[in-house]
Amino acid sequence: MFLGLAGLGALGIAFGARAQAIIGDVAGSGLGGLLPGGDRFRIYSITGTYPAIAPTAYRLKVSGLVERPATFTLADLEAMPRTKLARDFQCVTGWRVPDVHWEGVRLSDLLDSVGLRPEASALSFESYDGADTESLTLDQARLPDVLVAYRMLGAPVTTEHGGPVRLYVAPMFGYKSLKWLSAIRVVDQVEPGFWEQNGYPVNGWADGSTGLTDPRAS
Ligand SMILES: Nc1nc2c(c(=O)[nH]1)N[C@H]1C(S)=C(S)[C@@H](COP(=O)(O)O)O[C@H]1N2
Ligand SMILES: [Mo]
Repeated sequence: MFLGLAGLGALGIAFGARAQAIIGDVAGSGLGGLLPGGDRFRIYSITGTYPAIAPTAYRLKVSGLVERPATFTLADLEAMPRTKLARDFQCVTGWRVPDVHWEGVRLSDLLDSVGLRPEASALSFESYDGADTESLTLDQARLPDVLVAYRMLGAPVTTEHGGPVRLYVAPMFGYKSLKWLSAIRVVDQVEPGFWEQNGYPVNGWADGSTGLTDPRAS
């Protein structure tokens, strides 16, 4: 279904119609380049609502092909080694926010803490919104700039940005950074997530290798 995608440039057209309908309420949804007045986040929610999760009520369940299934509180995550990084945040629809600061636990560190079984080869992510799902291969999940993030923009991740805890996959387009992260299942093969079922590439590299246009190049 991605035949002819490379080189199209007009991302909104290249992607699946359903995905485009979902993001279609974003003004001028970036067909062909950066939006005027860029450099700011658009807030996305598939469901149209933001799940409100008190920091003390937050839980992250890690299950599947792991040695020690576990449930993490926010305090548990904050007590683990902290990784900080700053990157540009890029949505495939053409907006980009430069130099966004993030803090959280490396997904790799979290996986080490539960231990993986030999058959483990991919991860499936679930959201408190009950709608968004995501996937990564184990190799992608192990990259040093993939975080289970609890701080963003110099403050706790806000509800609208997916707080208390969201995924942040720095090398990929924004749709891989699932908000309101509720569960991680370790599985034996990639299960394409919500955006992928609606036409986005499973491997959402933001470096041009997906055949998608990097907003910086527009
Ligand atoms: N749960 C959930 N996570 C999500 C989305 C969503 O609709 N729901 N949208 C994705 C997309 S397409 C992008 S570009 C980013 C946007 O992040 P922001 O809403 O914090 O700007 O969130 C990603 N994570
Ligand atoms: Mo996006």
